[in-house]
Amino acid sequence: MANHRCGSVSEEEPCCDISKKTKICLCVFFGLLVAVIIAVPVGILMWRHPLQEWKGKGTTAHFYEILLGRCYTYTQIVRPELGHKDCQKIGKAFTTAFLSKDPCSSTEQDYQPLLELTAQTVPCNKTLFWSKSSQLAHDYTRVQGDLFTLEDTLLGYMADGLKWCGDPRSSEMNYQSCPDWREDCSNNSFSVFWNAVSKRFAEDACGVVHVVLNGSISNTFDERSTFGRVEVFNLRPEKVHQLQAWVMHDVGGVHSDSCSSSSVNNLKRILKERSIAFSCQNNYGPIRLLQCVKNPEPSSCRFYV
Ligand code: N1C
Repeated sequence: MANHRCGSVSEEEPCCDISKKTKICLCVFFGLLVAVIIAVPVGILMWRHPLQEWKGKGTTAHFYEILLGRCYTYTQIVRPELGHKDCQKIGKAFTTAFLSKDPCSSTEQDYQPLLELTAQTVPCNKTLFWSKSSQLAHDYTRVQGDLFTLEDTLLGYMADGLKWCGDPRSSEMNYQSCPDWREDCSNNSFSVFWNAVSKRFAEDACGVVHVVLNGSISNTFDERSTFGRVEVFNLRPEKVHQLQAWVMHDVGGVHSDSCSSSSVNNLKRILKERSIAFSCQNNYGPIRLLQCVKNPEPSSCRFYV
């Protein structure tokens, strides 16, 4: 029957072709219709709310390029003994830790692959911590080249001063805004990173370790700071014999706190409970000298000039 109607009668062939074409046309039409029905509202939503808005500054412009550039600078020029590190892989692990994810639900686990790729040995007695004294501590390690702050290690060097976050609805970085620690959330991709790397830095420390503290602020040892909250509690008493604190006052500035102040005594108490010896010195000479080179006028610097 079918043969007779379609196969053997040549005039009927167009009839069969039309129905085939119609079917294809209908398929394409409905396919497009479904695509439009889905794409239009999603498009409108994305256009109206491209990425979530936060209170903090967005990802640093050219974040990835800076990250890679710093990785190559560090591993090829600053510490060529780390020339074997794979910067492409490190850069990828860094962005994978936060891209396409909720920037307020970041976990230390997210950064684990990155931490593994950037493992680095800091010699015993050469770790320098700091709190509210970033500039001074880094000025000091620049001249005292065998001491390491976290920013003198590969991962700290790469991330120093940068800001970053992603968005669960996009595979892009959010350059417009990122969560603010106070106003949005504390588990943000940026703060969780510093907690994780600071923890590792302290766990790895050994021998006599040092900290530069700011004696020109009232809370010289702040239990809520990364140093007070993370690093002090992650020093390993079996490896770290002593923490030596240098409490530095701004030249010509106020002397709010010193080695005998209650906040520094609090640090002493915490370390005693953790079986780590503590020593403290106000205005440690070599760092004072650096302060005075930068600012020689005040009378407290006359001794040096
Ligand atoms: O909170 P802090 O100081 O006590 O943190 C400093 C402490 C150092 O010993 C470092 O090893 O923790 C480590 N660390 C960094 O290396 C670092 N680089 C940049 C902690 N935070 C770091 N940042 C950013 O500075 C980060 O945004 C964090 O919140 C501030 C902390 O500076 P702080 O309060 O003076």
